[in-house]
Amino acid sequence: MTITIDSKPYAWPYDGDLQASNTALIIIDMQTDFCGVGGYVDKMGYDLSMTRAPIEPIKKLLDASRKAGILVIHTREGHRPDLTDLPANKRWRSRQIGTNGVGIGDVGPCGRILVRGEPGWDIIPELYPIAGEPIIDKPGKGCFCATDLEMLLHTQGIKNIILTGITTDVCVHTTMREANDRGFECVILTDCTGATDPANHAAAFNMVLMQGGVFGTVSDSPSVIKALETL
Ligand code: C5J
Repeated sequence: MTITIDSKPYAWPYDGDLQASNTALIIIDMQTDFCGVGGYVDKMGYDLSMTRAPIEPIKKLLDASRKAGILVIHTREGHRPDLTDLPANKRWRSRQIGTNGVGIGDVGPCGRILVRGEPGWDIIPELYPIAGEPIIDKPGKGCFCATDLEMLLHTQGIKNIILTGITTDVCVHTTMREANDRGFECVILTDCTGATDPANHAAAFNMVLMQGGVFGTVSDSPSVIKALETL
């Protein structure tokens, strides 16, 4: 039996091989620093409602994914407390915007920004991982760079990846591209992602639709939940 979800530009996955055992939900960087009051995105002066918008849809999808028994993976962007894994240019750029020049590694209202172990760096309580759900700690935007994500996906027999989280145009898109290049079949969800700019959010989906689905497909959480309920 083939199972697919409604998505554009084709029904996903391309081969209809959607099973609980070969499909993973990846929830990217739902950390206080990206969607909480006093976190990095808030300090930079962006509208938090954009990065908070996916919280409720992801929560529903997370519940459905746990029920369906698919692998759920969470990620966090962050650096070692001694900042030895923070490229100098990344730190420099982060201090060019935001209030008082507070950038990555500096002390903000939620502790040191994007530093591992700090309150702002951790995943928000609403979406906190439960026992058995792997957390990938990454120093970069893409979830594959300098992590064991690829190894984990291969050892768990994963072919299909459902991408959610923030931000649509940065960490989620980078990860979708990395996964696509590694041969994974990807879908990104419009209501379970968020950006700091609405035009970038929309453009990120448009990019996926090119060339017959150049990085995979675009869908939403109701369509995925419908399919998960049949697994
Ligand atoms: C950013 C992310 N935008 N998680 N990180 O710096 O997308």
